[in-house]
Amino acid sequence: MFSGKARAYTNIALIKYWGKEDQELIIPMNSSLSLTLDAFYTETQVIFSEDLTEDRFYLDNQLQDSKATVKVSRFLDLVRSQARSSLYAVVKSQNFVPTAAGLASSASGLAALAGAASAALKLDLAPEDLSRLARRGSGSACRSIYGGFAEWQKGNSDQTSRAVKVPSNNFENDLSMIFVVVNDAKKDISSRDGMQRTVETSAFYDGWLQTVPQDLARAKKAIIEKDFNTLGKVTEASALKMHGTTLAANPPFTYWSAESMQVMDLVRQLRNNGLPCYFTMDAGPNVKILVERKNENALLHALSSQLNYQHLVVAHAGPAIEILPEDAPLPSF
Ligand code: 2P0
Repeated sequence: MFSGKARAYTNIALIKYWGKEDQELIIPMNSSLSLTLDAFYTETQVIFSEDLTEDRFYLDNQLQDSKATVKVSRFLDLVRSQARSSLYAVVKSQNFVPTAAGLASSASGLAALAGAASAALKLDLAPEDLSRLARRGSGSACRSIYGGFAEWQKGNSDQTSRAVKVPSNNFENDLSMIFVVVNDAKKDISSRDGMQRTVETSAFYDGWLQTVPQDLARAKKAIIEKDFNTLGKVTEASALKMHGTTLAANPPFTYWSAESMQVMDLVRQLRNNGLPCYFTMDAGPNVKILVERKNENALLHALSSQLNYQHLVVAHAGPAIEILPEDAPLPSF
């Protein structure tokens, strides 16, 4: 029996990943940059055993159906092939998300699976190699190997496409991200399908790609210089451009709801009134707001007085993936 455990935190992209050059290997069309957060994480244990005749996957104590298990099995096949093992595994995974936030993430899930499975089979991977492995499960997972800021450098092959840590002078500790949960229902169009449709059909896709290198360079410079307003502006612009591409896809779609637009509008208003804050959005209607930690309370106060129905979650910079010792207490299964 070979067992490994890991805890990985989710991340939110400030410069977005949107589109794949290679769908099988998950090589992206553009590089991206994220902030790992402390508020959401996944703990996973993987036990490979000679006694098993198939893989089994439990998520939050529930045995998963064959569709969910096949995804996990395909990922385990990559690890088995690297380790030259043919053992089946039991995977036990627990998502830790604030109550009712509805923000479970494939980034933390696949990063934790990569960490636990590779530790179980004693692959002893360097962070960049673990990042490459996690990437094969879900693109954004490759960034969750690192704490704080991470850059997924797109590369052009399995070997060269991986995330690295971004030099930051500890700027991440000055920041907060507030999640405004407007809707926790499952999304209609997965990010995987949405980005693919956009790559294949959107008239705006080339425009998106052209501006990413410049946005990325601006973001990295702003991080090292601790220039919050420049980082906020480029973060907001990257999200708006990414979401712009979906409107020109065929068929067109959007992840925005009326509530998302109301929150984005409020962020602009608060900013105009002297509270520096900037929004970003992913493949769903929830809005995330970047703010300096010193202004976190002022922002929370403004949001809760003006948005009476939304659920707010506060996050700060989170740590790198943690490979947990064999005797670490496990989530209860
Ligand atoms: C990001 N998103 O950079 C972008 C912005 C959503 C919008 O990465 O197909 O779950 O597994 O590589 O990583 C979400 O997509 O997609 C995502 P796959 P993933 O965070």
